[in-house]
Amino acid sequence: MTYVISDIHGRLRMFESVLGKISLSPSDKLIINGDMIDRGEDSLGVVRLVRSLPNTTVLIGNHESMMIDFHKGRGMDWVSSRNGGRETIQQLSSLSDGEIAELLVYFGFLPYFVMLPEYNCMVIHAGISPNTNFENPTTYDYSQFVWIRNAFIKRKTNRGFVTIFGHTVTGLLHNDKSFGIWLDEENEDKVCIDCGAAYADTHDTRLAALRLDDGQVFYSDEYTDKYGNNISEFLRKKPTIVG
Ligand SMILES: [Mn+2]
Repeated sequence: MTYVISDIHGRLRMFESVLGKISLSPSDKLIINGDMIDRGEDSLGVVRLVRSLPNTTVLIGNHESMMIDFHKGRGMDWVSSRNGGRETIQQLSSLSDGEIAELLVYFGFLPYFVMLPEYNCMVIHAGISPNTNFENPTTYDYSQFVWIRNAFIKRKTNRGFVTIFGHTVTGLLHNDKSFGIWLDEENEDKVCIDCGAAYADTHDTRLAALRLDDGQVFYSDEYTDKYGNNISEFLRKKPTIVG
């Protein structure tokens, strides 16, 4: 079976809790959908654990991207305001320069998205604009894949598959501001699984794992979401494409 987890953001204990609930078997696959680092208490611990797991595909998020840019001298976004890079630098202080370089190379080779035709799904950190010509990668604006918000979230994707994404916390998408996974019930074509683990110190947030085979949702705590922790019906429907 295949599980997707997004936006762990250094929350090692929540990550371990979710892994305990899904108890991966040797035939299972795991997709980590970006933003492993920043804001939480142990970014390095999360990255080490992710890299130790077999059958795991890791996608890049804007936080890994910002860390790379910072180290290449291409910008201070990572260590400015509330992005959390400053704290992550402290957490990485046990690493040698060579180990940090190796980590940056690892991040730099992470893919932006994965297509899963067997589940009629795409997994991507932030989303993909309906204007993007998916058939022509030479025209891609790659930064949107880790940064886009409403230009993707508020519109019909019109692609015929379901997009699984994170990056925007679900508390901003649910009318009741709750932090369970979010379904686009209007367009029926996307699922957000960033349940705000980064903000666990100040909000009622959690980490989620979505099992694509049967739509079962596993949370790091005892939370029950508005869909009863199962979205199998939603995943079964093939999104429509309009002219
Ligand atoms: Mn993000």
